[in-house]
Amino acid sequence: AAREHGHAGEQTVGLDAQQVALLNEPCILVDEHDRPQGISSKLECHLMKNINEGMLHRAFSVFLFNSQKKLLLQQRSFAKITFPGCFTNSCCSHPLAVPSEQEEESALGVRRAACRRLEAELGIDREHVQPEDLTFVTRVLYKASSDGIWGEHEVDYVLLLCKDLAINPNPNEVHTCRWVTFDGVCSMLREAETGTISLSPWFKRIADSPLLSSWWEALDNPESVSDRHTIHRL
Ligand code: DMA
Ligand code: MN
Repeated sequence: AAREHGHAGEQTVGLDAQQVALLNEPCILVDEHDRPQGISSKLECHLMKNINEGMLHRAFSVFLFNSQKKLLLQQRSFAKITFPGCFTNSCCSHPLAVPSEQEEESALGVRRAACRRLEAELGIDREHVQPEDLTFVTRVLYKASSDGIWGEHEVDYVLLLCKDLAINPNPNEVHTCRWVTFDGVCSMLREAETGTISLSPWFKRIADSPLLSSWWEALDNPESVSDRHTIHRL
């Protein structure tokens, strides 16, 4: 009965209590064209058992660049249920199945969700980043298992944010942060090959593709690289 009501079942024994509480969040189910298909809990969306049957949900990935054109990377906390300890882009999460975050016009719902999570993960004040500051550049679709039980299968909205912002990371979400150049990302890709660090699968695939360098080249005019129709399969 616990599971039918969306609460954590035996899969969550031994996991971090704060992260387990967030598994009750309502996520937006979509098809491969990002058309809404219903609602399911964060828990159900991230179980490989469901992903292997095709369950797919909507997500976002923020790439925060400062005025020196350095990208903020975070190392996920070891409390995270999926991909703990992995280095990844600045901030990732899901728009919730609530009216304000389901607004599809100009991806406004996703941009609102990003502001909410920039505050929750990185301690960025809501006064300092608003939906208008975020540019929706494109979408990527990918699937990846974390540990065989948990994983990801998402249509991920990429949002660029170019602003000098003070950060105050939440240790339950973020282990460490670093600002990197494009060459810095390339050396982290090499370090990941030798196994000294781990990268999230979505960040690795985005960084390995031509997408990341094209966005980096266009930071003065992010609108110029936006492609809101394509869903890239990575
Ligand atoms: C989910 O990120 C989104 C992507 C693009 C992987 P996450 O696991 O960090 O979500 P949350 O912060 O909500 O746990
Ligand atoms: Mn997800």
